[in-house]
This record gives sequence, structure tokens and C-alpha cells, in this order.
Amino acid sequence: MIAEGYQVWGLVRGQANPRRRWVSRRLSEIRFVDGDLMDQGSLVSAIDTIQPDEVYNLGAISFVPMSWQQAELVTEVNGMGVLRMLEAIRMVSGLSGSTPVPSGQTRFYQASSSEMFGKVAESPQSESTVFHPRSPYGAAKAYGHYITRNYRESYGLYGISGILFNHESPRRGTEFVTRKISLAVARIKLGHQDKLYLGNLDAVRDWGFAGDYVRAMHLMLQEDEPVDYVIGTGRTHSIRDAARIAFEHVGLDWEQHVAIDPALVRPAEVETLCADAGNARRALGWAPSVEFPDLMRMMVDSDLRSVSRESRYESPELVAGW
Ligand code: GDR
Repeated sequence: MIAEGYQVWGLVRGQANPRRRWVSRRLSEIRFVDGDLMDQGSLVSAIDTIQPDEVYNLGAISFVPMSWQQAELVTEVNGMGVLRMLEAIRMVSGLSGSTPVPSGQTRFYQASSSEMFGKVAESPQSESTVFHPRSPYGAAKAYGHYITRNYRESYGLYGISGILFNHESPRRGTEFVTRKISLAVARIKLGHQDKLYLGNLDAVRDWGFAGDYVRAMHLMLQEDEPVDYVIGTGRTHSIRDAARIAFEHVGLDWEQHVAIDPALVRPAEVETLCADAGNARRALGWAPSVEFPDLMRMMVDSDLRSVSRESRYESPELVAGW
């Protein structure tokens, strides 16, 4: 976005949030505004201060297992937070539903999720597939999805949802399975760890490269008419495949190092997800550029570099407690 000439603002929650410094060190052009998805007034104030052309609501508690432990908090942030952001845009833009929509209004992107499909009604999943969320996280995301559509229909607000399937990169948090694997493989290869504990090895996901998915989000908001799109690769792999590819990349046998921890199996699992992103391909000209095996190898290589630099790099279990 910065390369395209945008002035980018980040909404920062909480006092002395350490991520602010992390982002500033890497992208000094980004400016910050304080605000919280739990606090309506702060969002109105943020939108009023910035008067943004485009708002990307990627703010959420994104780790699905946490949603069973803190269901109400996850629902507040991931569900009600979307309503508060829409209300802030509606109020500042003066959208009432009965007066004409002003030109040049703020456009809104909501990060919807393939977790909404949950126990899938059909495969692959497209924009018209029925939702059946399997976690409080998925249920809250479904609310965010529908309320975005409702503000579009009620007030003429330019609001869309991108239904993104899992997207990964070397910057992925170490609690998510791809990065948990890539970091463990690097630590095992370099002699800092011996075992990697995982949950359900049979789960199947449609994983893509996060950089491609950010490009898709931007493309969606440039369309004349607001339309929701599914974004994914249409290719699937199991957790077992991911582990095998990552260990093979460093010349190790995954079966010698992977063990099952039943505590990591979820109360209700999303067994398999596969995207039908045909609409995005046709309308936006979007296509993924990285195949999953290359993505896993990219993440392992990155973690080999970081673990070599910082030999005390903590194990995912210690960092995240999962
Ligand atoms: P997911 O991502 O829940 O799909 O949501 P995650 O990487 O956490 O899990 C993927 C699958 O791997 C299985 N699994 C494990 N997962 C984790 N985290 N740790 C393990 O040890 C492990 N063992 C097996 C899981 O059971 C699951 O089936 C991600 C998040 O980014 C969401 O915010 C986003 O909405 C969706 O992707 C699209």
C-alpha cells in the first residue's frame, strides 16, 4: 500500500502496545491513531481524524482455540467490533439510509474467514456456500460478515467481506500450525529441540501466501460495485503433509520427531477446507503466486536464519503455551 502511494494509518490498542514499535521499526512511514474495537467513541474519533478512503478491518483475536476459552471476549472483538467500525464510518460519513449516499465515501473491507464454513456443506466452498461455524470464533466472524452486508443494504455503505482461507508467511504467529512446524523444524535441525507436539494431523487446509491475499483485499476495494469474494488456492494439504514437506526440506524424517498431544485437538474441528475462488479469478484477475510446498520451504528457510541468529529463540510451546 505504501508503495502504491497510500498514506497508511494503523489503529493501535492499549497503552505502550509493543507492536507499535515493532511496526515503526520496519515501516517508518506508517502513522498511528489510538482506538479499540471494544470502544465505539474511540473508533468514531479515529475515523473522524483520518477521514480514510479505505478501512481494512483485520483487527481480531485470530487464534481459533482461544475462542473456546474466552468466547465472550472473542465475540465482542471479532463480531461486535465489526458493528462498531461500521457505525463509526456511518456516523462520520453521515449515512442515514434515507438521504443520498455522498460521493467519495469511505470504503470498508471486513476480514471474513473460511472458518465460517466450518462443517462444510459442500466442497469446494464458494461465496454461496452455507455457513456452519464450528467455534465461537467462526460464529463471531459470521456475524461480522452478515452485519457488513446489512450496512451495505441498509445504508448504501461501500462495505465488503473477503472470505479468506488460511494465509501464511514467515511473519505468521508461532501458535498457528504452519509456523509452529517451520520454527520447530529449524530448532530441531540446529539441535535446540527434539520433538514437535501437534494435534489433529488429519485436518486439511487450503493454505496460500499472505502477500497474495493482501493484494486480493486491495483489488476488491477498487471495484465499482461492492461484492464479497472467496480467496484461496483451491489446493489442499493435511497437517501431516505440511510436517513432511518441512522436515524433508532439511533432510529429516518427520515421523522421528512429531508426536501427538491430545490436548491440542479442538473440541469441534474444521476437518477440511478448500476454496472455489473462481469469482475472484474472473472478476479481479486475482491468482495465487506461491504453491504450498514452496511456502512451507520459505518459512523453514526464514526460521533457520532467525534461529541461527538467535540461538535462544524460544520454542513455540514456550512462546504461545499451545
Ligand atoms: P486455523 O489455523 O484454525 O485454520 O485458522 P491453525 O494454523 O491454528 O490450525 C490449522 C489446523 O491445524 C490443526 N492443528 C494444529 N493447529 C495448531 N494451531 N497447533 C497445533 O499443534 C495443531 N495440530 C493440528 C488445527 O486443529 C487446524 O485444523 C487460521 C487463523 O488465521 C484464523 O484466524 C483464520 O480465520 C483462518 O485460518 C482462515
